[in-house]
Amino acid sequence: MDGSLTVAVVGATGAVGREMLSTLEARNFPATRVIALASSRSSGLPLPFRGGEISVQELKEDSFQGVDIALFSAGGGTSERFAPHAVRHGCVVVDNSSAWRADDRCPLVVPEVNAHALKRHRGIIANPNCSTIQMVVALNPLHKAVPIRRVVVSTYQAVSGTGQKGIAELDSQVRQMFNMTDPDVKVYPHRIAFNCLPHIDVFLENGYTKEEMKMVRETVKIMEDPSVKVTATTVRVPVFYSHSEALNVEFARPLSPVEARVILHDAPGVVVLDNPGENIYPMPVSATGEDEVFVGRIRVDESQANTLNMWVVSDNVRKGAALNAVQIAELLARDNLLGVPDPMAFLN
Ligand code: 25A
Ligand code: L14
Repeated sequence: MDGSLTVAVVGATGAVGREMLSTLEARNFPATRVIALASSRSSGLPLPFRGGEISVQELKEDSFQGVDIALFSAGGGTSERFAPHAVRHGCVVVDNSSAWRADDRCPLVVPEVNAHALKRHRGIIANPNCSTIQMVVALNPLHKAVPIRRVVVSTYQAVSGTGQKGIAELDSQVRQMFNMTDPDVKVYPHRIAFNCLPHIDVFLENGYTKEEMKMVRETVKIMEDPSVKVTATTVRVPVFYSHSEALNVEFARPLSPVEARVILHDAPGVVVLDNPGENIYPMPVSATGEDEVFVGRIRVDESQANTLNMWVVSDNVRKGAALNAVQIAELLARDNLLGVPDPMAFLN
């Protein structure tokens, strides 16, 4: 890499976009130029970067001229509309929305699990759903040791998954309730302060939410093994940052908690925090601001053979979104995977 890369962040004013900028800075990403793009509402807004400021520009179809890599986090509709134009300019897109994840032309990548899939990219690489990312980082090393048959996952997801508006909603509802006023309900269908909502993204015809089906489908694509069965219940909880997940994992053969801890101890991107006697286990408040996926409460499911229970927590805005996207960009730069084979491929 010659160190003369230009990077654009699309949705730079959002919760994830701001974290993308700070992650590029903290990890010394080899970019000589970084451009912040968002909607016209934010045009001219200064964003802190490398000790100075960059001014937000309005996202347009021609914003990507001379841009090598674009990190998108501005919602699925924005990605669907603008990512093909980035590719048209020869720019490689790492997209944090759900828009391109199921597209066979687009690798769906968690670097610790399937970095090799980047080699076949055609211009758009999809960043998985935050809940899926932390789950596969923990599951994949176990699956390599003993094949996983089935996973039952229940999530406890932070409001920052919904972006800045989710953070503002919990914040203002808590304030209103402490002031004895009825909380305004704007972002979620019900109050989220002091409540739990078994409802993330939209409901589908099969009775599951789209968030639940993302966990089912994305896991198979990332782990490249359709024999791994997943069923999910995804729940929004009144937590600002970091998602938690209770996993029940059935293996093809026995795997002891001790063996699982040893495997996870050596796994990339994983930290085992599992000492119940000392009250040590992963929690959102301790995972927030960290890069790793934290695993604890590893124990035998006494109701079924070859099955373990575990608890997995990670910062959804970092590993679940911004960090994973920047790690992908780092691999693209390091392995000379920039440029696109067919600039018109995604335009129709
Ligand atoms: O699953 P999805 O759909 O793929 O969603 C993934 C993420 O995308 C966002 C949301 O993040 C979510 O986590 N998103 C999803 N659906 C969306 C929708 N319908 C959606 N965003 C907008 N509309 P988020 O809300 O944290 O960040 C959104 C970012 O996307 C930019 N954006 C939205 N529409 C755009 C667009 N950019 C280009 N073209 C479009 N058509 C959006 O920029 C933001 O960067 P913005 O200019 O609309 O920013 C709005 C104003 O919000 C305030 N603000 C944002 N973050 C912060 C903040 N203020 C203080 N601190 C912050 N951290 C600013 O006032 C800003 O001006
Ligand atoms: O598909 O509201 O990446 O928490 C993940 C977070 C969709 C929204 C995705 C949320 C998003 C979701």
